[in-house]
Amino acid sequence: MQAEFRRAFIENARRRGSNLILALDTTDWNKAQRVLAEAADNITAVKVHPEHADIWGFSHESAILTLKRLGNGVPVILDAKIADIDKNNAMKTEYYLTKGYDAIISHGFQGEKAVEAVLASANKLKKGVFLLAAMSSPGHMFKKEVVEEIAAIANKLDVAGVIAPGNQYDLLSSIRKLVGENILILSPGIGAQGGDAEKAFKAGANFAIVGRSIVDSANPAEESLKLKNVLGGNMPLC
Ligand code: OMP
Repeated sequence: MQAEFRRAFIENARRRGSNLILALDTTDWNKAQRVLAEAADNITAVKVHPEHADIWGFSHESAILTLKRLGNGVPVILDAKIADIDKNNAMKTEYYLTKGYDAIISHGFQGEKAVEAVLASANKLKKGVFLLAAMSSPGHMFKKEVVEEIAAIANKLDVAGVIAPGNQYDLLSSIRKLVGENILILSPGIGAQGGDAEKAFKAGANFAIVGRSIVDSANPAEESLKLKNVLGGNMPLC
């Protein structure tokens, strides 16, 4: 099922001609609407946090529909960073994905059984799962052994993709080696967190997750177009 989601996600990226995922990180709904509408032609997906719908004054369902309308049908990824035991991971994943989100981000450090529960719920609903293999934040505790184990879980369960830091190129390229060529790598940390899109793609990223560089720019259309063009031609082949 995750392979199917992956194919559809790649197909969507090809159709939209973009490997850029917009992290719509603002609590100001007017700003969110404007940024998304202006960047819509240049992005392949939009990523939001579970709190955004409520902060913006929507139910999850209507937030998703509105984001899709403003973003020309763009897939909406929920950055839930699921990190509980299996039973509650299943509950959380099912709760969010039945609202209409297309994919969910989960931690992987809680172990295979707990991740399997996320996958089982997502697969039932034909939705995607992206597993955090390491984080972009300085001082994170994703040591080599932990990253290797999370990558092994990602491979074994064949998740749609992993999240790996676009501002730590050695770590990113080691994650690419660990997960092979098929599993997608989505990389945050580009722009505001110091990462460079081109270097991240050379290190193995397939998609860039970018927030502040676009959201806080004077011209989100121009900024997102610039990033789209930097990333262009790196479309994954699987
Ligand atoms: P900017 O730093 O503003 O471009 O935003 C990056 C986005 O990626 C934010 O929405 C973060 O929550 C998210 N993110 C990271 O920055 N680092 C990570 O390691 C993982 C994520 C994520 O899971 O998306």
